[in-house]
This record gives sequence, C-alpha cells and structure tokens, in this order.
Amino acid sequence: MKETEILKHFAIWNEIEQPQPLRVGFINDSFVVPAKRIGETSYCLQRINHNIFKDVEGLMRNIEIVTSHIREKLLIAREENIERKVLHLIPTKEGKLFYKSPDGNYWRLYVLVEPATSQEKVTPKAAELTGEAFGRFQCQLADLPFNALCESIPNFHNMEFRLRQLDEAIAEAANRPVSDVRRKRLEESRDIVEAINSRRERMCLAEILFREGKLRKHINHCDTKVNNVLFDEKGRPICIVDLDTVMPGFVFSDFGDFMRTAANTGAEDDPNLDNIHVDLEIFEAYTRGYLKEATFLTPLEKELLPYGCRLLSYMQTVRFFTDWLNGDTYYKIAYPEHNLVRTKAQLRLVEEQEKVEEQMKSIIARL
Ligand code: GN1
Ligand code: MG
Repeated sequence: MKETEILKHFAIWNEIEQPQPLRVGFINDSFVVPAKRIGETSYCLQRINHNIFKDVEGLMRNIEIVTSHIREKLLIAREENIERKVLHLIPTKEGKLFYKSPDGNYWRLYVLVEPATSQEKVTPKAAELTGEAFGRFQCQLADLPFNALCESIPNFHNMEFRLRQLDEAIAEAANRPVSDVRRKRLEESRDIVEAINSRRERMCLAEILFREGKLRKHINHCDTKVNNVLFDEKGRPICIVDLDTVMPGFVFSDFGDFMRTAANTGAEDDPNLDNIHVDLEIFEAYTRGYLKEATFLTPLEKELLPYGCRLLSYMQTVRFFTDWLNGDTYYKIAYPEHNLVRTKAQLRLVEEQEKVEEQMKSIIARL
C-alpha cells in the first residue's frame, strides 16, 4: 500500500507533501512527511518490522507509556519546546497508536523533531551533554516500576539467551552439507567461535546477579547508539529517539551501548581493525555527564559500568555473528560480508575494552 494512502488514516490536520524515504536504522522503514507550509508540523512515518517486533501492540503501548511519562515530567518542570524534547505519537483517526494496513503491515506516525541531526561520532563536549541526557532519561523513568512495560522483544539484552541463539545457529550450520554456505561460514570462523567461548561465563554475570537478587532492573532504552540521539544546530542533544526497545533491563547496558558506538575510534562495521580503539576522552566526558544525572545508581551498578561497555560490545559480536551463520536474516546488510565484518569489528572492540578496563575504573572513581 502506498505511504500516501496510509497517511490518510492518521489524525493529521495540516496539508502535507509526498513522503520521502529516510535511510536510517537496520530494522524499520522510515519516511519523512514534510508539511506543505513552512512552520507547520512535519511528520515521520514508520513501517514497523513485525518480523522482529512480534508484539506491535505491546511495543506501541510501551512507547506511549514512556513518552507520556517523560512529557509530564517536562511539563511539571516548565520546560520549553517540549515537542522537540520527547517524541510525540500521532494517533489514527480511530484513536489507535498504530494503523494496520490490509496487506498486514503496521504503521505509526511521529511528529518530526526539527531542525535536528544525528551523528555517528561526537565531540567530548557533545558526549558529556549526551551523558546528561541519558542519565536524565533513566532518571525520569526511574519511578516507573520496571514491569510497567513489556519486553517488546523477549530476552532482548539477555546474554544467556543470545548465546543460546548462537549455539543453535552453530549446530544448524554444522549439520549442513559441506558445500552449504552456512556450513562454510562456520568452518571459516572457528577463531571467532573460540574468542566468544572463552568469554562466555564472565559475560553472563548480570543474569546471575539478577537471579541471586543482587541486581535490579530499570526501564531501559536498550538501543542507546549514538545515532539514536538527535542534536540541535549547536551540537546539543535534544531528543532521544528509536524507542522500539524501551523495556526492562540493567542500567549499565544502556551506558555500555552508547560507549560501544561513541567511544570507539573506528566504526561499528570498520573493515580496518587497526582503527578500533577505546576513545577514553569520550568515555570520560560521557561518564561525567551521566553520573551527574544518574543519581539513582547503587554502588554495584556504578561498579558494573565498565563491564556494561564490554557486555554490549560482546553481545553485539554474538548477535552479528549469529546472523552471519544464519545467512543474514535479521540485520539489513549493505554487502554480502557485512555481518562478518561487523562481527570482527565488535570483537576487536571487546578486546580493546578489556585492555583499558583498569583505566575506565579509575576514571569512574575519580569522577
Ligand atoms: C539495531 O535498527 P537500529 O540500527 O536502531 C538493533 C540493535 C542493535 C543495532 C546494532 C531491534 O538497531 O539492538 O544494537 O541494530 N535493534 C534491534 O547497530 O534489534
Ligand atoms: Mg536506530
């Protein structure tokens, strides 16, 4: 169904232009819908990937709970420009949070936050402000009981679960004929399997501590990549986007996911592994901003922040590698080897983070 047809189902009252595809993210499809007249509201239309998000209803309810909770906090604090500081869902004409088209697709509409840009790299100053923004985001949600939201993807950041998925992918690939592409992919990456296996137990620490009742869950964003923050023209963070995965989780994993993407001198999918190091200046700046706002952290949660960095890079290694072995069914890829290149780049980041663990700890202690 054409996007223009889809838009007719939403409660938009101003005149709009043709939707334009927006090439961001690996999961959903997004379109910018500009207003016809300058100064009026423009929109962002998204087709939700329901192969990945099976419970669209629950996911949209999560987003509605989180955005209205934050909006209320901003109103109480008498903030200005609230429309730019928290995402605003436009309901359908029937008052629903999404529209299901006859062809079985799910659509939602947000007010477009503008002018704003997203970045793949940040300066230390921007990192500090972003640390504050995420610290505030978690703080604003700290009074919501963690089970107020559902897991829009069950076990999303559960390391034990991600390793089980990998084991299944390995078993499946190993059972295929020698000539099969998935079998070949496995045979050619024994060293990666090795590297993952040697870290398994350590990396499942959070689940163990949770079962022992030593660690709690919060409402987390669960995809705090640097490109999920919108910045204004002066390079200040204004709004946190991509809320599909807001759900219960461990606070340090949100910290770690930002560091995985922003405190890396290379790219997430850098083909040149020599580019990949931990940017400790960014690490320090973000941590300074974050600790200023995240006043609710327990001593254990604070202690686990460097672990959170390694955890998220390791988890992403496992997830990219699983997708590689499965024949690239989950992430959008730009070229055939993309998931393998991503895997190697993330694994190198884990190794680099291990090298500077002590330095990270002393930065945190100093701050
Ligand atoms: C996916 O679509 P995007 O780029 O926002 C993924 C994250 C991964 C990330 C890796 C629902 O996010 O979990 O960390 O790619 N989202 C989902 O860059 O799986
Ligand atoms: Mg995203």
